[in-house]
Amino acid sequence: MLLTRRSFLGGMTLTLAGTGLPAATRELILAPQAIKARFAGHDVSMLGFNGGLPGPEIRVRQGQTARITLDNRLEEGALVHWHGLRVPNRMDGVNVLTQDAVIPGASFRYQFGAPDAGTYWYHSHYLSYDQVSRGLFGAFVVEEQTAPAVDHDIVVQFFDVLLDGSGQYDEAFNPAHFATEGRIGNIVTTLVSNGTGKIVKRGDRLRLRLINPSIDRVYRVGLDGLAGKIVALDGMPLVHPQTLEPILLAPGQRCDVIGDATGPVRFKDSFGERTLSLGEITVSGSRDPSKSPIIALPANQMPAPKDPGQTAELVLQGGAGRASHSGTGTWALNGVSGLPRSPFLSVKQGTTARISIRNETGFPHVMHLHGHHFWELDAAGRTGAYRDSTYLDVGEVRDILVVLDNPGAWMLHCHMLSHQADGMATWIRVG
Ligand SMILES: [Cu+2]
Repeated sequence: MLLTRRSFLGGMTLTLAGTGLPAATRELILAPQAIKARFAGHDVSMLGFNGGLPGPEIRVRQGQTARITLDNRLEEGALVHWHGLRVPNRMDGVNVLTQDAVIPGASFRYQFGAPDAGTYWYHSHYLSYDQVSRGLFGAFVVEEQTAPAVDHDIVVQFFDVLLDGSGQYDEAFNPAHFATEGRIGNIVTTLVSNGTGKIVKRGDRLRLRLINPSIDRVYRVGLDGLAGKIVALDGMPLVHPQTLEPILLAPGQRCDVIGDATGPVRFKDSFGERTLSLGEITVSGSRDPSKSPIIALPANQMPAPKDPGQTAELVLQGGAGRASHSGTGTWALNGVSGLPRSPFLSVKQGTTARISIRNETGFPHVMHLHGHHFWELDAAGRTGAYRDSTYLDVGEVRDILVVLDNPGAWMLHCHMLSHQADGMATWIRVG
């Protein structure tokens, strides 16, 4: 029989459908809008994508293209940033630096590939301390081509909200929030989404994708009822999975854990002086746990660092109780508050840069770089975790090593969004 082009292509289509391969492009609409959400027994006026808080869990397969239309149904501007994803610069969703805010009633189409598997998230990057604290965020998962075998793949987001005396979102502007540890909510909610919808049994293997979308609150998340390992930080697989100990999760950071349920999986926060129950995943029934070891996730193809062609120092300044600086805001980076006209650093595409970050303020911070991941270096200069957001305690100095290979204007800022709003932001030019 002679194959015509038409019948050949028809056969191809059937083959593809038969293998269950996903379409090359994942399309969806994200519509931010006013919603009511339930907190502490109150119906609270918040914001949400597609009517929900959190927004829809977006899942794509590694290598797929995402085509996402932002349909702004707010009465103010909107933008979406894809936190941790290596997107083209014009898709990064940062006001002024990469695009203008999308006005009410208008829309904008984001399109980008997903080269790296892992746990990411998306959120408003327009007046973000306000819009994220009102609920404009959601999980973004890039599934491995060959995912590890687990019984449940569960996203867990720890979110706090500040309610006033009448149980509504606190609209008051409190300068003290911006000059200290930030706007810390008085309600903490743990948002759990189990994709399979199946009941968790004792003995089941779980993959937990922990995300901190809170604007300023840091958690140290302890897990009871799970025997497992930490397998990824900020989306990126650890070469050697780590012992499961309480996990520091600063705003914007993520952590993947794989383990077997030995009972109800209970989350608790032990950051600072606090000890706070964060809720649990209940279990019902039991089975024999898997005997297979928990191994490293498949590595993502990332650029290899060279000897740094550029070094720089970034000093975190300001806040309550600290010496003044030359910036115009409460906080400053190298004496400048807010996005300067000229970038903090301007390099040729492909440059490896070593940046020494020094926290001279009286509060912790978490510095986030857009469009790239970077290695945390230890005191001896050895590479540690590969992250997009690094936590610096009071007085701490951390060097990071980054291959600046993604052309464009990239924001570098504190992800405590009250700090960013009051000066702790700068940018890097690559290209
Ligand atoms: Cu900060």
